[in-house]
Amino acid sequence: MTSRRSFLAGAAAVGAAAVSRAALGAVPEAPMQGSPLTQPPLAPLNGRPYHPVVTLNGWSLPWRMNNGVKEFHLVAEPVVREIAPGMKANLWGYNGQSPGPTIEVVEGDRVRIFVTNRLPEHTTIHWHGQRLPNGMDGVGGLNQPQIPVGKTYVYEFEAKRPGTFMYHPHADEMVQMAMGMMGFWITHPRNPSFMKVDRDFVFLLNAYDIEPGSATPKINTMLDFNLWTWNSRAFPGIDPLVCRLGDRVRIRIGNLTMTNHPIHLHGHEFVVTGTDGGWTNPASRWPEVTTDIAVGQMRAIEFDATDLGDWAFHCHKSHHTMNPMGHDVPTMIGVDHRGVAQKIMNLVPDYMVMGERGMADMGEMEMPLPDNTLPMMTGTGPFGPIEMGGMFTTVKIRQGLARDDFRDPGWYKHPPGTVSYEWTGQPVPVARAAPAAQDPNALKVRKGGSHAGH
Ligand SMILES: [Cu+2]
Repeated sequence: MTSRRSFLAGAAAVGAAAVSRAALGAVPEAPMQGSPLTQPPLAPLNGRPYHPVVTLNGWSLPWRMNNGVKEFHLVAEPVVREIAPGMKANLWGYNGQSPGPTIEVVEGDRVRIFVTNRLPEHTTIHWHGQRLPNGMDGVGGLNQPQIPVGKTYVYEFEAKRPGTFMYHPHADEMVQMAMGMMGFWITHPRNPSFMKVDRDFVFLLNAYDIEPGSATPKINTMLDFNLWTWNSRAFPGIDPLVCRLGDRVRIRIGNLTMTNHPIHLHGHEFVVTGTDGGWTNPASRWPEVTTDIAVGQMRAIEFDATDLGDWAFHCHKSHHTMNPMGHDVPTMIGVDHRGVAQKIMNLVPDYMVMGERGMADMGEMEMPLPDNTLPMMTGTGPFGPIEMGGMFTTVKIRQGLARDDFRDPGWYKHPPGTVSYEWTGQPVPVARAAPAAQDPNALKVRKGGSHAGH
């Protein structure tokens, strides 16, 4: 989670990069980011005004103005990304991180992007969703030659349509996207009060297949990924989305994985106000608490932060809120291991019985893990283990925050009498049908709820 110290350090680093100027005739300098934590919004120092976005566990790329043209410099390169504390991955990305920095421009801006290739193979960048000259669309071989290793290419176009876009290579795509090469692009509306919100978060859905104990993704995996990430971070490494009570909040989510993700918000309803094709017509919107984001799509959702608390915000595919270890184990619920376990323990003294009463024990179990491996379900809340991993975080709504304060306020302190509690009155009689007595063929199930026998 982000501390005040890391926030201020990040702001200072980005600010310094934004004001230092290389000679305008040369390639602009390429700011680098060393931190995987959410950086504060990058307020525009020049050019047209806009309300900046906040990139979850990411940052926005500073630019320089050169004769009225906004110039950015992206460097495609191998990076080391911390997926969550305790696990780092060897990825490919831009300017020190995967995903790359968010690029923010304003409708009508003339934009020039220098792309330097420091990868071990050629690359390109495709600007997903943009209206631009065909030769700037970035499909290697179709629209341009590939950018060779060590070379710098220039993309230049007018940001014609306001909205939310993504960027990624269109060169050896299977490998380069599996390695984490992607980023967000926001074209803000020329009129800053159009669709204005108080907090505007952006992140990409991505996924990796990294063997427990290793650090480099298996790039041939098509479906069976084991790390489900938001901006290349897995819970508990994903920062909370901090909001002020009463704020209008927008969250823009792009999907560059190989499957769809039903993204679910607790405690509030939202509407889908934008896609990568543009803003939706207000008459076309309806309330949702989950929206499915298909492969290659972006959805912008908006809601009013009306209720204080720490609200879960996650993908609703339950395997996508888990980290590695445990996708391949058989279902053990209701299986009585007692006889078998003793026999196995005679051969394998460390044998551990897992899953007999469900898998919730995994949330608190200190299993020995290979180095550089995240526990399957992890993260501790104010009431104990949260039993989540992967695509999970919280929307934290608090009263009285400053307008640009995105720091983690800690866990919500529930007012007395507002937390689910244990019944301590009359014992509840357990009246159950006894199917075994009536049907001799009914399944025999060992009763759960007791630790006896372990
Ligand atoms: Cu998912």
